[in-house]
Amino acid sequence: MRFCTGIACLTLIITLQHALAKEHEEQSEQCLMLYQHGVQSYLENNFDDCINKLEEGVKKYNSYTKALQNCRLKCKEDVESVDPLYPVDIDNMYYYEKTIRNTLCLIKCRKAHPELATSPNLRPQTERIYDERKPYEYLHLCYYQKKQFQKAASAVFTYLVVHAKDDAATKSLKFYSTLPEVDMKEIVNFEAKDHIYLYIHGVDAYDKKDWKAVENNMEESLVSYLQAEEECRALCEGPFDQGWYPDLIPSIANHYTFALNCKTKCAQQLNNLNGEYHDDLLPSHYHYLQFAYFKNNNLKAACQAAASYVLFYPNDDTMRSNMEYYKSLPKVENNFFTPRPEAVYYVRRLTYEKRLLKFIDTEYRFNETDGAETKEEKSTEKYLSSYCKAPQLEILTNHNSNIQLVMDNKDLNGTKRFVVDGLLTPTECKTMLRIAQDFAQKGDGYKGNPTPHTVLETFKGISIGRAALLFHFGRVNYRELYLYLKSTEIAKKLLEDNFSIKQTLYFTYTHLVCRSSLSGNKNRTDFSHSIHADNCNIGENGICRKSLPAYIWRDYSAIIYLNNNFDGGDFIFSQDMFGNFIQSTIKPKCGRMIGFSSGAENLHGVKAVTRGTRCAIAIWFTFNKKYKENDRTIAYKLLHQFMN
Ligand SMILES: *[C@@H]1O[C@H](CO)[C@@H](O)[C@H](O)[C@H]1NC(C)=O
Ligand SMILES: *[C@@H]1O[C@H](CO)[C@@H](O)[C@H](O)[C@H]1NC(C)=O
Ligand SMILES: *[C@@H]1O[C@H](CO)[C@@H](O)[C@H](O)[C@H]1NC(C)=O
Ligand SMILES: CC(=O)N[C@H]1CO[C@H](CO)[C@@H](O)[C@@H]1O
Repeated sequence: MRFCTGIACLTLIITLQHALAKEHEEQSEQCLMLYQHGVQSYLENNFDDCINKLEEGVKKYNSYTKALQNCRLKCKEDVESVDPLYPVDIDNMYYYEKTIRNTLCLIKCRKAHPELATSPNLRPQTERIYDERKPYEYLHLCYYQKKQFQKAASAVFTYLVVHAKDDAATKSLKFYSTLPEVDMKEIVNFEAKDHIYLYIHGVDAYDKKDWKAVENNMEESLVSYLQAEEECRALCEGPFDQGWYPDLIPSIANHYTFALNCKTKCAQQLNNLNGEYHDDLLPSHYHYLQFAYFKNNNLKAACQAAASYVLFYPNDDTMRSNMEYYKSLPKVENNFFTPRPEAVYYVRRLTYEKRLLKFIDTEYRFNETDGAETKEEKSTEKYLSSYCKAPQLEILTNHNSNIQLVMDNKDLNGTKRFVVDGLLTPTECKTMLRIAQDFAQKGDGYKGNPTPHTVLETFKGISIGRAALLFHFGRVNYRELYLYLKSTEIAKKLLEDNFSIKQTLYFTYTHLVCRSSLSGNKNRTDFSHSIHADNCNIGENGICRKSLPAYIWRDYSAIIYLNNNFDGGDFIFSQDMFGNFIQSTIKPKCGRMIGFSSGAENLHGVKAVTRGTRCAIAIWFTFNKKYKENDRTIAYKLLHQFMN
């Protein structure tokens, strides 16, 4: 174990805790699990449970993000009012002192909030699901089934606000609107920020020429809009996987750029007025206000609002002529045309941020060193770090001559499957077993449940990311991590060769797992892992639906076995989901690998392990780079660093 002091130590400990907690998937994944369970309940026609789970998920997510935003905003504000430790700013030390004080404040704030205390940050995947209002896609169907028609209409409307072109949702809303129980006027966007309805009321008041109401609603909406934008920006100050270990300054620059890119998207979210985008939503507040104030005879406020509007649109003819008109009025003084302070601040910040992003875009144009990058990626957003790639370690995948194809499609009575032997030597299997024995954690790596597949066995695993982390802390040695990487790379090569895969195949998850029998009953009829396909959900009709929560991005699967000193645990390919029509049975042993495509054509399962512990490396692959296993890159970088 290495030692450290001060904030570096703190950071290291926090990183470690987060990484380990990620494996446990405790609190942070509750939101994800609630979503997945909710969807699963929907698929199983359990509509009460679907509603409970999805509603709870939304509630948890919203209270989590709210608490996080509050901590970040409060800490930022708090440090501004503290006197620095030394009265002169030398070497930007004021800035760094503030970040150190801010960090301390954030740690305390997290501890003080139950929602945040035990949980690391949410995964981007979880954020995407909730930010894109995915729960409502199912929630409305479940409300409908439970005859809660008004809620169903509002839920599907909430979904449509973010997915305006979704056909199914559009049709559902149309259908709900024909139901006698549904009052179209009462349909609401459950996730609307406060400013949305305030603004809508303001515009209504304008149409009704109720100038006092325009003034009140628009002023309130303006405050809410700016508050919502600050909160959205605060959420952008989350973690950023640098993927390697950059110097201090580049590391700050990378992370800041990442956050800045995210922040610039906040306005876009806020400008979505129940499905319609108003790019000028914020400035338009000042437009309405100048008119309302003028009608209400508050000329000074009218002039200030007009001056604020032209900060956003300096060449707007209408507003310019309004201002000329106001100027011609006897009571109006020149100093009335002072833009409002919040508008000045907003426009200055916007201008500076735009200039900085443009600078980054034009100045950071180095030639790519990584030839593997596709055009598509080049056009997607980049952060500074992608220009400063660490070289990758090369792992030899020339397989040794001991590897032999022992069963093909015909032997296995199916398609897109094969078995090879000799991928690992007995010594290599022992090494992998030692890692599993010493470091595997209970649970399937996705959920915290220690007996996820059957209560008669425990299930433990260690992902490549956790192995890399343990290597970083000196618990797993170089040879061991290398072997973990190498054996899985060979598995990939075998799949590519045997299935003649030409496209780039990515690892998506690598998991060394052991199943241990808790019951000596040899008559068990349950499965160690029930029959399933790797990328779809089998419904009651036997049809495998490629939809969430299945891991639909998986394209190929491989399993490398490490031992055979246990009873039961045969791998089976099956024609049906109950195992009544078994196509082939494969007995695990050290160095044996099964490769197969991840779809419904390869339903498979594991028979009960009735004695001892059965260990294997399970690997899933994808063509979709989005789901690439990033932990693997870190593992390579750590190994590389160690060797140089
Ligand atoms: C990038 O490549 C172009 C064309 O090959 C070359 O002219 C240019 O100097 C290179 N830039 C850098 C920063 O290496
Ligand atoms: C298993 O089945 C056999 C034969 O039916 C029976 O004799 C034995 O008692 C059973 N064992 C257990 C543990 O139930
Ligand atoms: C394939 O099916 C045949 C005929 O049912 C069977 O004898 C054979 O054992 C099966 N193959 C495997 C690997 O189980
Ligand atoms: C078709 C094909 O490429 N088959 C290969 C599958 O893998 C075995 C083991 O390396 C090779 O011997 C086969 O030629």
